Amino acid sequence: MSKNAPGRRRAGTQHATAKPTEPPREWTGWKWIVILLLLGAVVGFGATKVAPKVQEWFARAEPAPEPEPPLGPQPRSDGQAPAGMVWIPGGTYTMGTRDPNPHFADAPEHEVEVGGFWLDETEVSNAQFAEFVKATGYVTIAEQKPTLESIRAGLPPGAPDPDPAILVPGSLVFTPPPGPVPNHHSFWWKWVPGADWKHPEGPESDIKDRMDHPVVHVAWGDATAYAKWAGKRLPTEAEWEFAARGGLTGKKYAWGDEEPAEGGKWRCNIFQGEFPYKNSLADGYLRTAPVKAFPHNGYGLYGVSGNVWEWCSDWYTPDYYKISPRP
Ligand SMILES: [Ca+2]
Repeated sequence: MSKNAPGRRRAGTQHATAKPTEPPREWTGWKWIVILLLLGAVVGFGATKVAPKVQEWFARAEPAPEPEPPLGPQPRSDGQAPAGMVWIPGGTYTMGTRDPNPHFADAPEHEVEVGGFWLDETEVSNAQFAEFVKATGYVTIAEQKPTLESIRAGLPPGAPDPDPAILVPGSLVFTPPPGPVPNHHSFWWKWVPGADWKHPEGPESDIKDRMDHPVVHVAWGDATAYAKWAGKRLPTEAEWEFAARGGLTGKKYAWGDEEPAEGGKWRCNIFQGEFPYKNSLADGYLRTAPVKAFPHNGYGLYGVSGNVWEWCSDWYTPDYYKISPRP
């Protein structure tokens, strides 16, 4: 998330972290929230696309509203960065990729302008999310029993109702199959009753040794609630991608054009080995990694590639890049 921004403000969460003696500050905050869902493997390197796909999968998340128009540039009231946040200067950049890989929904490339803003330097950690829950009593969507009505709302017309016995709190957990499977996510994501942010792999698991890891099993509505509590907001996808690029232009990854393990050292936490059944752990992490486990990008942001998927404020459709507004 971020705080004051000389830039433009979009979804609104302003406020709050200013000291009483200081002039009011805008917290355009956003947190890039991270949010994450899934543990594990992770997707992607490309500084590009992560968030949208998550939305596709988390049908139970509430729909995203249109982001508010950004604010015009504003001067910072002081030179101090809000705790745990970095200043992203904003500017015009080429969003998306020319990569023909049909896996990516971030084509075609197009020019986008974003204003400056503050952004959390890391994904939201379990420790940070725990503070939020302690302060508010918030219960995440994964911890709530789904209603038949909510399930029906996400099903195509004529689809049969699910067995009421499976309408229990839970979430999707990356569950490696015993061997090779067709390339479809249904072979490695498993519905696990009792899986939630405090129990990432199910009821028998916990996060005691993962408080500095990003929180997972957080739906869009949960991420939005956290951001609001923190006096911030989710970034738009355009803002997020601008930030993830770290000031580089036309590079394949957040760190440049080198491959993720070029030179013998991994630059992010992703899956190595034979996906999805045999993880070689070459980067040292089977599931999530601490939020600062790998080097930061040019803006000082950690974890913009790999580790977990992160939420943005925007709606997602596979062809959004073809129709999104131009500056
Ligand atoms: Ca890994």
